[in-house]
Amino acid sequence: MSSLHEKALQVLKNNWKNGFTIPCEGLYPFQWNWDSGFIAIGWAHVEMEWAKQEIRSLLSGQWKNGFIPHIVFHNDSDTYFPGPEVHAAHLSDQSPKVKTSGITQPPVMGFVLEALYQISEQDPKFLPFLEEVYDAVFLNHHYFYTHRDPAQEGLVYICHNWEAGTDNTPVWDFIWETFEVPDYNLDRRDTKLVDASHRPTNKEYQYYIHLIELFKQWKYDDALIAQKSPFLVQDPLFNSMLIASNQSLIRLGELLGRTDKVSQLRAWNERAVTAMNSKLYDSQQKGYVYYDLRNERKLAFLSSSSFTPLFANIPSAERANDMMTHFRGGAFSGTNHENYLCASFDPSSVHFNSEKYWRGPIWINLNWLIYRGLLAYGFQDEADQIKRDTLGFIEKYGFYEYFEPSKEMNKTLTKGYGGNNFSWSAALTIDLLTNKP
Ligand code: 2M8
Repeated sequence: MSSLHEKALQVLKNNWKNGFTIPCEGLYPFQWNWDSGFIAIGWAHVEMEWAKQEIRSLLSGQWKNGFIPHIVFHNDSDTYFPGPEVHAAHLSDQSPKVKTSGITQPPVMGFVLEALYQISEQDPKFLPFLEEVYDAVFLNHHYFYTHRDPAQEGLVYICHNWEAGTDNTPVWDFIWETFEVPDYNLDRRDTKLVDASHRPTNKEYQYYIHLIELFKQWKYDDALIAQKSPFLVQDPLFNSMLIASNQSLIRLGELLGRTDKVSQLRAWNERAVTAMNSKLYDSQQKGYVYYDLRNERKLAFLSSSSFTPLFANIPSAERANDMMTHFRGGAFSGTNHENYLCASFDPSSVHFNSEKYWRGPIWINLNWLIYRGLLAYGFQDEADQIKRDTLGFIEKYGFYEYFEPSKEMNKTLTKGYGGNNFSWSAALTIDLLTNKP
């Protein structure tokens, strides 16, 4: 085991709380949904039982209707705002006994299950675990396609920026413009734990909390949210994760003989891929963009999310090739390749900010998704580059939450941004180091 691998494992071990892994001590002290998916992939390489336990713990927070929350509050902590009392998920008649939030996150669990099975080298001893959790993950997809796609077009919406995972992308600025928020009393802890200038502003947090307050008024009723939420967006990353997970659940379902579920998944998936390509691809931007369902308009901005459809086999080979211009002396690489890959927002945009949370910095999970997508399409050079850039950051600075894209600025930096000893940065490093190529 290389020393980087050992260090990564140590980060995961320190963040393991006997049954689940927190993303980062202090900053994120509970179990987060898509973090747990990436973390399980890391655990699978070293301790498969813990990977399984990570998933079981997350699923213990699943609601009766199949919804999986973005946070499961197994434990108490006073280092995070907003905690369980703000989310108040008990207001919904669908919520479980354990405390959870009432919003979700990108649905990675389907493809994570398949990744675990591959890491086990298709070990038949893994199948009982798949049997155990398959229906719960299927039910989650059923929830999305029956509750989050009002026009039945194949694309699901998110109703909160925290559902996107890319919480503070400049794209949301254009949603915030469309409504007013009261002045809530914020009890933020994040800005005391890490450089506050890298975190969202208080004004932005007012919007985040306002949406939660609205959902609570509506008792987290999906029909009311679809009817009234001022934030209703079809997001390219979220839908790509759901589609990649559909495809994994189809393959795993075939293995388990779940014929009816496989047919249903195929039907959802076919419609979803068609809708992604016809509605969210922007041929001028050469990438997948956002659709503001509430205000019926395209938000044609490029972010790292714009490239994640590669991970889900969505674009044609020709379209995928067009998307590569951004990495070949285009906006994301920089004309003279002055940026590392892959900034979380278009570096040529006036809204880009290289240091601020999801408004420009590089994130390891997005890089991992794009890396896998590039490999799948045979873009070996770009895949090698993004892998090199990713591991380069980790080797130089350690397991930070996000990193500076500008090569020039990196000449004088001594650390990454946001939290340190961050779990998915460690988990996906293990995967990148272990998996060939
Ligand atoms: C960040 O989001 C949380 C809210 O979910 C926060 O800022 O408080 C995001 O980067 C999100 O994608 C991530 O899952 C979470 C925990 O790592 O932190």
